[in-house]
Amino acid sequence: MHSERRDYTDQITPEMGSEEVTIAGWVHEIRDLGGIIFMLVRDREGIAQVTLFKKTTPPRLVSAVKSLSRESVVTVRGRVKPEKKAPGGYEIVPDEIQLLSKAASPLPMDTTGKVDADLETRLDSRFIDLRRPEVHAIFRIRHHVLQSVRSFLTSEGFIEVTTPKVVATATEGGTALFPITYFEREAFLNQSPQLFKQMLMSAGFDRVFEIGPIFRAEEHDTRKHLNEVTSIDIEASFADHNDVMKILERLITHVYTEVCRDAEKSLNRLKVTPEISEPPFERLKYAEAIEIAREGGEELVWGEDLTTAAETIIGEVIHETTKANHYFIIDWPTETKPFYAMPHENEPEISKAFDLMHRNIEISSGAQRIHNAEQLTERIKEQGLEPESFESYLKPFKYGIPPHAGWGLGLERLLMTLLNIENIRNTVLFPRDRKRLSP
Ligand code: AMO
Repeated sequence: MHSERRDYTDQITPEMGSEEVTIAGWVHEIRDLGGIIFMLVRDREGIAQVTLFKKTTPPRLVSAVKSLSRESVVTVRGRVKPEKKAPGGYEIVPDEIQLLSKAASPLPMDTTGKVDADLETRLDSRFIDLRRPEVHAIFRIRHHVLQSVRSFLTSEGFIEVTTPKVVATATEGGTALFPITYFEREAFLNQSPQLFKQMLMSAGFDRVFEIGPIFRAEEHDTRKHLNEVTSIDIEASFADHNDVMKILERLITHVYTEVCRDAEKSLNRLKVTPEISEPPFERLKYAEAIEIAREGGEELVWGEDLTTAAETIIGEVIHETTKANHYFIIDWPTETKPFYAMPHENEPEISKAFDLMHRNIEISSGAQRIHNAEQLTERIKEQGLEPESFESYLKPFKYGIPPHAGWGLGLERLLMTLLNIENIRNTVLFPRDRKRLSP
């Protein structure tokens, strides 16, 4: 069958008349009404109705369909007939049905949406859960998001790079590392391409981006944390925090606009209409943010990271005043942010670091970086880290490195907020969390 024509269900139209088509997919449902049998066949693009009339359809086809189990893989060659009540407004009257792979029954879970399954059951049988059209739609949109990120950053002069995921040191103080055995040494899974991005600024790449996995050995078991996520990272030379914030807000608007334009069918399946925020996004100072949180009843001490409750209060207040979901929190305390964030020259307790928020969830963080070797070494020490373990990172700073800035944007959090998805696990094919290591 591989050399033959194959039509996706959405390429077929009622107007095709009695033209011959061939579809291939999974048996979604079989309804035997006595004189007539409906077999729904599902492919990547949708569902088609295959109709067998007991009086006119060859008996070998009728008995073949009767013996099929749900979720078996079949091909159907037949002729198109307009049928208003069928999905897509047509049905296929079959000339040939071929079984390619028989599915055992009972199935580990239902694919028709008639029986609700909890998230754990769904993730245990993820291969079959992913067959559900509304789950599939999330990953279609994920593809569109990645495509639009790539095209946007490329058009802005960024070069895509990939850097090692097996590393010798931590990059983000605060979050734990996953140790691994690297021959006779201990190594770690990288938490962020941060140090590599910065080294590439010294190497003269000027503008780079990377889309790749990052690993965080965080114990959190929450709706917004995973232990392996995909990070969209950029770094730009001769740029400060304000420059890269502008790139970030334009990127967000671009992605939302492109997804609305190119992924309409998937958005409809999910019944969501993304709300596009127009730049410039609100820039809220950290000091103002904790004031808002305090007024809302969440006591925070200056220097503390924002709690989820504080983020919720702030997100609501900002939405009330700006009517937008996205906003930046800027001017973070230097002590709260990683060692590489550049302090303000005349107010060193505040840094040129920022977070991009969507309502109550942080989706990105970034900063202008320190590009002076001595200052950077000092900051590493101040954060209780050892400059010796950063030797290969620190070296480029001694031999000519431009001022630079960048950010990291979590792809899963971007998708959660774009599609209004409550639990981050739904945005990853095979999530890795505190408890889950397979499938
Ligand atoms: P940060 O640690 O804030 O910054 O990470 C950047 C973004 O990555 C996503 N993210 C996560 N998403 C889900 N679960 C997690 N455990 C998780 N950890 C991170 C978030 C977050 O905003 N090097 C800096 C970036 C930079 O300054 O360029 C960094 O990694 O969306």
